[in-house]
Amino acid sequence: MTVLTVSTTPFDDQKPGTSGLRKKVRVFQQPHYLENFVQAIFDTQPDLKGGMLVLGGDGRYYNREAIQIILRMAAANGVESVMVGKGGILSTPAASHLIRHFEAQGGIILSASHNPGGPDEDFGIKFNTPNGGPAPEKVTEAIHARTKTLSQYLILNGEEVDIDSPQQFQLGNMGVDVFDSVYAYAELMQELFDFDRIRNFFDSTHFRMRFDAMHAVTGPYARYILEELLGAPPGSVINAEPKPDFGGHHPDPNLAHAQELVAMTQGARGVDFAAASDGDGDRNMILGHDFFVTPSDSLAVMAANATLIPAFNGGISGVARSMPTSQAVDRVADMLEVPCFETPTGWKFFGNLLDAGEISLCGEESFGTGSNHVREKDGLWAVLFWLNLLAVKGQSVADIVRAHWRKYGRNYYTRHDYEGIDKAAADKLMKQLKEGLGSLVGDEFNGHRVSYADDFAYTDPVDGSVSKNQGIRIGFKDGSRIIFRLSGTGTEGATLRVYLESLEPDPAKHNQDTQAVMRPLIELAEMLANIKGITGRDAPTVIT
Ligand code: VG1
Ligand code: CO
Repeated sequence: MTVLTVSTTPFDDQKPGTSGLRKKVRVFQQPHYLENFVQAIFDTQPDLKGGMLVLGGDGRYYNREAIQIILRMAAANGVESVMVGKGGILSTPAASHLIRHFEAQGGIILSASHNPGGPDEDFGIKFNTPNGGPAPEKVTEAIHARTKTLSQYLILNGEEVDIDSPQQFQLGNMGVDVFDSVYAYAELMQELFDFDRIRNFFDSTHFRMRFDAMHAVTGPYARYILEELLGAPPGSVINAEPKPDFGGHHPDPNLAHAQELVAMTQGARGVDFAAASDGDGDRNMILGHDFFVTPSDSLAVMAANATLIPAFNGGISGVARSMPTSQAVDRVADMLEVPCFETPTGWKFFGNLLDAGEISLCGEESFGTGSNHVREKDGLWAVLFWLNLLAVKGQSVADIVRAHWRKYGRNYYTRHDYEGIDKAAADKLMKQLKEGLGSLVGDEFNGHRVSYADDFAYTDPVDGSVSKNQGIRIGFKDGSRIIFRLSGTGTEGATLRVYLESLEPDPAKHNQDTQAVMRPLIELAEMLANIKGITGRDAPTVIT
């Protein structure tokens, strides 16, 4: 086999967003497009030469082709060995675990997460560093800079290799280990949670649950862990076969895209517990019987109850949440007297805090929760955390969350997304908002007085790096907030996200409809940003 040096020219659109480079499949299928980006990774990460790479993806359309290309490029670039998931499948948290476990020099994860898959849909690629986490901004900036200057890439001339049977073989001078990551991941989960207790709980209470893998990557992991190891009845895991187009759906675990699952929790015959994960297995949605747990509340409940879980029985060092995530966890941290960090959106900002031991738990409003066990958010981990908690407490999901609200107050929370709006209009809206921020402080809008209004910037407390323009925050004296930001994961036009929260300390007012309670704040947000005037939209496309 020979190494080919292929001449290429740069693409001007290879800047990674919130979580890697995401584009339409057809963009990635252009000659040299994927290759250029992968070469930029090898050129900027010299430790991969002579080192180990972890490689896999969420199984979406183009995953297998991309893996064949990356394997031959890794061999040509002097990588010593690659661990590749069987069938090209690795969930994002499993990949993070493997990088750490085998002390690899990095990982390449192929995923566009919760975005739909298929020939006309989305694909993505992301580099993870040796700590197992998404590359921090300085690394993604270096990769992006390299994509603008490279003129050639290296690739081995050769046939396709078999990635479907667990085995080891040589590709040129590189060792390839095709393996099933389900077992390594399940072993880690057994170290963190009390599996015996959960199994007994399932058995003694005839517990009824559903886990919706949404035809995405978690199916095989969930079947093994929930049905085989924990003894949940067969059929508890639904949509368990990973499919390249996710069965034609959005593999996005929220009330809008997992309606089939939500229906299974409702009414007299509704199950006790239901959960779902996304395309690459890092997100989670938690539901009880007739009850939805917001991701922000889930993080707060986890922090408040962490010592009931074996992994945290010695306590937690601190917590972190992304800026738009509700402040529910802040009050738990106050009560526990541990620090609470507010980071920009995107898991990469938690990495340093986790590595430094500053935090044990972290989360985002976008259905992401995780801990120091890996450096990615972890959908099944969150499900097991809740199951372990239910087994210890012997209460329903709703009872646990309502008791939490009584003690800490309830943060009503909603996010309104305006998808596929014109990019220029979105930029104009953000620009006008920024220009008006200075004059807002002190103003009062139907009873809400503005106490701060800013463009969020973050200084990493560990390495001092600064990240600016991370979204607009408008905070009110009564603790409510309105946040505006533009999505960094979309592949078409722009998506405006409006995040709203308001604190209700009075338990007598904890059982109201979220959208009704938030109506005045929603209207205020629409007015302040002139959403209709600038985008022409009079309603959001997705409400979570
Ligand atoms: C979204 C979420 C963000 C999350 C990111 C990646 O980003 O808001 O919280 O970290 O997706 O999640 P954005 O820029 O579109 O708002 V995943 O599960 O798509 O890797
Ligand atoms: Co994801």
